[in-house]
Amino acid sequence: MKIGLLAMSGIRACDEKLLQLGLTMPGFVERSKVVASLPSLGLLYLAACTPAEHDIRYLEAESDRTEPTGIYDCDLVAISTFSAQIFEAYVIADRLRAAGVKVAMGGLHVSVLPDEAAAHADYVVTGEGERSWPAVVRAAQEGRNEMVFRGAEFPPVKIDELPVPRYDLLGQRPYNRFTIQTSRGCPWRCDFCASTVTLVEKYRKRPIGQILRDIQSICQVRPRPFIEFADDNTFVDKEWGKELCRQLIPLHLKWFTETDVTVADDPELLDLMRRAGCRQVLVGLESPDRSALEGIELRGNRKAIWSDRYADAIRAVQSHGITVNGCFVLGLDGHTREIFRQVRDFAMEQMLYDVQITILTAFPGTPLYDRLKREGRVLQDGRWDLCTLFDVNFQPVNMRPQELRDGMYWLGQELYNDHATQCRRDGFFNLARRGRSHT
Ligand code: B12
Repeated sequence: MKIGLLAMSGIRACDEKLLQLGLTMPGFVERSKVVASLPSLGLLYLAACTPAEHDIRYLEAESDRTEPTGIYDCDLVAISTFSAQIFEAYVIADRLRAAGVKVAMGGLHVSVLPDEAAAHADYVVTGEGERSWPAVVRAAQEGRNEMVFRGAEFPPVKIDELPVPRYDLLGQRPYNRFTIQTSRGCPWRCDFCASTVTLVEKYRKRPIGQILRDIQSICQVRPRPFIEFADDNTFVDKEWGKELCRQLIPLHLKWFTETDVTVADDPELLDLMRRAGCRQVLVGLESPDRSALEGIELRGNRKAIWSDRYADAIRAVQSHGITVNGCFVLGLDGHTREIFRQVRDFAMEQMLYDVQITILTAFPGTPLYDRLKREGRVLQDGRWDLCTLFDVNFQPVNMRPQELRDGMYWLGQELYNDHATQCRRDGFFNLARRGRSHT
């Protein structure tokens, strides 16, 4: 069979005013450009699990919502889904099926809502796809239809048996970063998190040798690549993290990752990360002070507990020459209209090299969604296209939805104008220089 793997690219936001403003905010545009061109690692894993007899190609649906025409030559197309673009994905799936192409859908969104997706696909797959995908391919080959493949019904995906993602399928498309996972899941459970934790209960680390193997394979496609670890939380295990870094040092890479703030507790780890090529860590700080963070992390209230050391942690990381991209969620239950100014002041005072501000978003399948639904606070239920992290679709406790939007616009302008960006970055460079002169 000819099999197409269809990734949805680009970033999404529905809020018109924010989109217009975004164009004038350098910091905003910068990050969007970087992230908009990441390939779909999930589909590259599926490609690696596809029996060799099939002819396989990797394609991207463009941000203008069109699918490449080449996809219509395929017998089977696998579409990977996030909530924000699910309606676009359904439209494409409907068109493909009308043209006689069989469609399989998987990924974060349909894993939570398989019955919704079943109206648009021949095969719907929940959970990690490495085990179930070969069964889907077989079903398509045999002409069996309309089936939901539940990940839980297949043997668990063994983290130490993952194949090398098929980076070689990416061709000449100008990706500026390549993703790789060093782990799956996260041991913590923040109520709003809609990452891999929604697919896998258990946090699992990969054998370091296999991570290096996959990096070598990226290097064959792109010498000296910039790597983004597509993990939920990379440095949970500090000793494993140190060993990973030691083995990365000889590769002379540059990389970015997502981690929690405890990475700052271990100077030896920070030193190794820097030497291994870590350029930036993205840390979910969520809110500058403790009050709004109470109860967010459901297993041990960690976000609230950690918040007391945010300032020291940011300084520790940045003085090692690693930039911090501090992420804040606006609209938490404890937030009042003061939050916008508080985030601005905190980001400027702590000299965060990059800042990411997002709106609290109730993704389906999260504890947050269930709670807001129970409390009657979801504004337009089922509007998954608003799950962009930039659109307001819930009733905040201490402000009106429009006040939250206005605050987001204001804060964006305060943080992302040239002057503010330069001040924060100068602060970082001074700190990093001083840090180096002490070592
Ligand atoms: C890389 C990335 C991107 C890339 C994606 C590139 C691409 N084309 O896939 C880019 C930069 C384009 C992107 C965009 C967006 N992203 Co993003 N992104 C990530 C990130 C960092 C890593 C995802 C990843 O690679 N995971 C690893 C792979 C292996 O897992 P996977 O994709 O889930 O695939 C597995 C299974 O799901 C399954 N599977 C997946 N697809 C299929 C298909 C079939 C047929 C089968 C059988 C199985 C299957 O098998 C795979 C292997 O086990 C995560 C955060 C994180 N740390 O995880 C956020 C994340 C996925 N993004 C998120 C969001 C919100 C967005 C945006 C809406 C942001 C925006 N405002 O624009 C857009 C979405 C727009 C769009 N185009 O879809 C949310 C999604 C939440 C949700 N449930 O929908 C996440 C979780 C981050 C967060 N803060 O919550 N993102």
